Amino acid sequence: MVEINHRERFLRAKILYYGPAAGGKTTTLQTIHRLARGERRQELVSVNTAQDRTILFDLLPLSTPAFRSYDLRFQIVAVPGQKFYGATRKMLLQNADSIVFVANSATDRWQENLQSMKEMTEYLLDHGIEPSTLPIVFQYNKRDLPDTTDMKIMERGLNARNAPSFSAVATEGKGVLETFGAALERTMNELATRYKIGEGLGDARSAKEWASRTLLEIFGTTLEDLAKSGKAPDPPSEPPPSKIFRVKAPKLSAVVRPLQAPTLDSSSSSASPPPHTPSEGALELDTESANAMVESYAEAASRLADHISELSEKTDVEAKRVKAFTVVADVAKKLFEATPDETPVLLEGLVDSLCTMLRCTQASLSVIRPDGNFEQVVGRGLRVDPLEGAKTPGGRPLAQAIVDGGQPMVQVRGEAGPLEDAMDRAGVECVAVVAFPMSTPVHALGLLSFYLPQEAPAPNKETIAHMERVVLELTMALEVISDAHASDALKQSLRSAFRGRVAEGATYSLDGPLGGIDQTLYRMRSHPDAPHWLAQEIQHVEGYAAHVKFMRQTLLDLRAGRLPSRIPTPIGELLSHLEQELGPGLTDQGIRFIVEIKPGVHPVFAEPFLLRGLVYTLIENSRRRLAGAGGGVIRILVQPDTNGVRISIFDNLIAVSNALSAPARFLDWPLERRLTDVTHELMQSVVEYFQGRWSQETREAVGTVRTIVLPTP
Ligand SMILES: Nc1nc2c(ncn2[C@@H]2O[C@H](COP(=O)(O)OP(=O)(O)OP(=O)(O)O)[C@@H](O)[C@H]2O)c(=O)[nH]1
Ligand SMILES: [Mg+2]
Repeated sequence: MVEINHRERFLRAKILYYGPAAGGKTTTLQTIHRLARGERRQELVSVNTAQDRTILFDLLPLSTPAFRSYDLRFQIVAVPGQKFYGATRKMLLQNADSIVFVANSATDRWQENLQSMKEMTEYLLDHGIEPSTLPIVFQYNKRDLPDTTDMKIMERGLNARNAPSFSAVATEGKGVLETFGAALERTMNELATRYKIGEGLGDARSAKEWASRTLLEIFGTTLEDLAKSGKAPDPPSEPPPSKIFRVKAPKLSAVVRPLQAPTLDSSSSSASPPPHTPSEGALELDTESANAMVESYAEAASRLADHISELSEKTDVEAKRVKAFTVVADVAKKLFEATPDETPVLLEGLVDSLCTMLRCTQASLSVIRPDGNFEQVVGRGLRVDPLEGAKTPGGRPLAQAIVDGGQPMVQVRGEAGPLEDAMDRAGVECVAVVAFPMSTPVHALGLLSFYLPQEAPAPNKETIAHMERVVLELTMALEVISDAHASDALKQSLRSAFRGRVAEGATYSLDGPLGGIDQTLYRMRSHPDAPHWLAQEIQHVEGYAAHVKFMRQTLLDLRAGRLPSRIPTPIGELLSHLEQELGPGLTDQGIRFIVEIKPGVHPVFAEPFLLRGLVYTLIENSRRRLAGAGGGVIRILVQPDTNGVRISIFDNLIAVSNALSAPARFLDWPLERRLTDVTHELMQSVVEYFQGRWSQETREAVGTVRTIVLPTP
């Protein structure tokens, strides 16, 4: 049954596709999965036989827009229809919140529909569930077959409760979303009434509005559009579903064999052998052990479905969290290079990304001016942050009080608190506010607030804690920028103050959030039920996290005046990224860009971001020269060298080479210069830091050749 947490505004529900074997349940779930768009498209997990018959279940986890600010997670599950999986069906029914009954319209299958309905009713009664209390929707499938049972007869025979019903052709996608939309609406209606969801929300959206919004967000279509066009929407143009997992377990059917006589299903492909053929080495059991086995197997199936949903949700959440850090780290890096004019644009982009993550439409970022007043730098759907005009119960300006308090403030509509007034002024849509003070242990810099509509899940404790850290990262970056943009007279003192803060920052910003993510990922990976594909997924997220950590560490090292760590860095990968990034721009300027990597090149021992900056600068220098002359060729040749890897950059224009200025030691450079000013001198210093060699010469035939030799570990 539904899992609900009112305090955290969290709800998990299961919609079960039930019906006779080969009726089209799996096909229906595949269609839903195929038609879902972008980030809403989670993985479809099917546990099938080698002949593609369902043996455990099909599972499609689905996150929808929030309902009255409740975070919703659905498990869409299809039962195995074949007779001998009755125990599994029964187990899966136990915690279903609604049913989609997929009936087979083929005339010769009519009896099977009736049997399946009868079986379902008995199983529900066995569980003590009154069948009439469970929302149900009918999908009369396979309407395309030449010989189908009349719809009226199907209605009369199956749909005694006069529930919504749809004719469908799952293979063509017809009627699938209509049925699914009706199931979503009915499920939510029932749950909202039963669990009193959204009481206290004055203008709460109805389950019908929510369901139609959900269809629009997930499939890009509405029920009206579907009715008008009479066919399924086109699948999204993005690459096909990330993954469909099929766990082949042909031997299991042999295990249950002694229990019942095989039932051949003639509508399945006639070429496929009966699923019960015992395979080599399969167990033969007496009836009693087989019975026990079937039951524990059914229970395991149902538990496995829950675990897979939960694990896939968790990976999803963790991946999103790491992404938030990556976005902030990326903006922070760009902020260092940006002029003060560019700063608001970057911040706007960042606030947009954070809004997408929180699914909110209105947000505001304000900084505190030297005179103590707030100044809005980014406003999304808000001209002024309503919090800035609001007062605390004691009459102090609320925005200032939140910043001084140093704690995020959250309020959901219907709860008493000081943010109610701000919510009203943000607009009728707003049902929750979260405001984050932007302050470090040293400075109060401003306020970042988000105004959430009903479709956004009200943030739970974990989300708030996570966002708090993300905001802290951003705050630190902003603090550093304000240092960098400060006047010369102030620079020296600011810099020394800043170094102290960074040391502080390093402890609270690195150990906390990323460490937490590591632990969670580790726990998930070592979970006994974790399927093998999940480990791969986690590895991917871990790679991401490691990347962010390393990047942050490099920044911190540079700022603290330490040399960053070096690691084995694949130069080929780095060049192919640069090629993708720079190639089109170069072509436009009449420059051909050629990268050639000889066999036997190993990763070089370097700091990837500095190395990238180095190569980028060399290419950029060549580009400027060639663009001035109307075009040319830049060629990069990478080959093994006795001392490691030799990278040569040729450009085919003969230039008067400036003698390189005297080598400067990288660390003697002022901070700002190290972070932003990449020149020849810096390149030379960086190469030295990598313990490599650097040379430049101008040759008649080739033009300028710059060569770097970098060591391999
Ligand atoms: N003509 C036609 N064939 C369909 C339709 N829906 C599904 N099929 C086909 O019917 C066969 C069985 O479909 P499945 O989706 O595997 O059926 P199922 O209900 O999951 O079957 P079990 O897992 O055994 O319970 C497949 O060959 C499908 O391609 C339909 O609307 N029309
Ligand atoms: Mg199936």
